[in-house]
Amino acid sequence: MRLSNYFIPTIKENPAEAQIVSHRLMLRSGMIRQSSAGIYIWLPTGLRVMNKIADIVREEQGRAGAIELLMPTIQPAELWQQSGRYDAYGKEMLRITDRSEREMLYGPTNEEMITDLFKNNVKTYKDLPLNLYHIQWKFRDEVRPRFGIMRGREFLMKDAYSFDLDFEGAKESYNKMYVAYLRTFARLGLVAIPVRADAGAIGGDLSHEFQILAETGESTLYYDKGIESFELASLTGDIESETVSKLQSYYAMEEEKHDPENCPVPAENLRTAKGIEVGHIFYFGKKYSEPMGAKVAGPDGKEVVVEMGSYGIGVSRLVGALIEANHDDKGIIWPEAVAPFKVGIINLRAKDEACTAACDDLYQKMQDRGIEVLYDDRDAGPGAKFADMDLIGLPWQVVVGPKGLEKGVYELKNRRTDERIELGLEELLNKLG
Ligand code: 5CA
Repeated sequence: MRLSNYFIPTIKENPAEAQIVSHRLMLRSGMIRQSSAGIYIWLPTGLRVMNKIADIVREEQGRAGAIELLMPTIQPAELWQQSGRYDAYGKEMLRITDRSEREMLYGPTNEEMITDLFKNNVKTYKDLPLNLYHIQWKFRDEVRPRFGIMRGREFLMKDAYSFDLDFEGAKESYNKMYVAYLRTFARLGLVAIPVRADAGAIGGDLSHEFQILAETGESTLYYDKGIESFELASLTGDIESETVSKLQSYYAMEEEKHDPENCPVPAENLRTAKGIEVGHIFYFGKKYSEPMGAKVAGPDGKEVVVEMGSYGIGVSRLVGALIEANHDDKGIIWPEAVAPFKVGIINLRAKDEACTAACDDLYQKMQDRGIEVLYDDRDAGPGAKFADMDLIGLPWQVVVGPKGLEKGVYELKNRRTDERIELGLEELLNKLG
């Protein structure tokens, strides 16, 4: 992509409304703009990052056997009346009336709709286990939307729903998602602490929140430092079920539920940190299948009400969480897996014909090799170009100027380490391709 033909509206000054670094950097690097409180326009680079995160989420959901579909954002109120949540949900739910005076709502989550879909289309235990998911926009009229897309009113969520014949099956489905979550966050380069959560009104004792450690996190966590020895960030290979049980047995609690008097972890092993909740999984048994009548014929021909769980990942929130974990005072430092482009070319002398020809050639060759490249071909000074490129945070930068070209070399800078090396054209392409 040529920057001169693209749309990255960067901002030099810190926007007054942004309290945390990810919000500040997303605005400054031209990833988002607010439309109204808690509702954002995703600009081209912001969207590219979010799509890459969604793709990693998809791959890991698929690996765990979950199947993608797409449910609508607008739902009929009847479904929520059947489950009993229509009145209980309160003001967080955006209620809409259509032209025929039908009560509708903008979905804050999809348990009811998926249970209804299941009930109408699955009749036998032979079709179980089943796990269906989608990646769709949600709306929750949060009392205090804040921190940009971190706590938005409109946000993108991956939500999966599992259906099983009995508790044993449901637990297996739950653990599959638990592992898929560890893998997903590890691939994003994030250390996620699985924290035992209260399933609340949902009932049942199986619920975990996945928390990314960050100073700006909204929750305070207490956890057994042993959990860190699992090096969660490197959990990319096969994960044994014993590892899952071991991980689940470690103590990790949110502050509100942490009782210092009765904490099973000795003080020297107890860690405390702030966390950002990027995922939440629940086992809730028959909470929705019972009132909504989601049953299948069991092996003996008798009808069985199915056991369910639901599994959410905050896809748009992850964009912010990743920036909280990857930045310096100059801007964002994208991990390669989710960077909007892998490399940026900085043409130091757009007015110099030879320099521009070399940049154009390099740009073309990178594109031919399928390297995702952002080419700063603007007629602007080097200072502004360096600052913008650091702010946008692509993992690699190639600086092209007359001095290097005289020697036949290009300067390659690593955004994270600031290490710079000079390379010839072929070497450079091989390193990045
Ligand atoms: N039905 C369940 C699981 S599918 C559910 O909705 N769980 S949740 O409420 O915990 O949301 C799942 C994830 O969505 C959260 O872990 C969080 O990462 C993200 N999320 C929730 N609310 C917001 C919000 N207001 N802004 C951005 N992300 C949010």
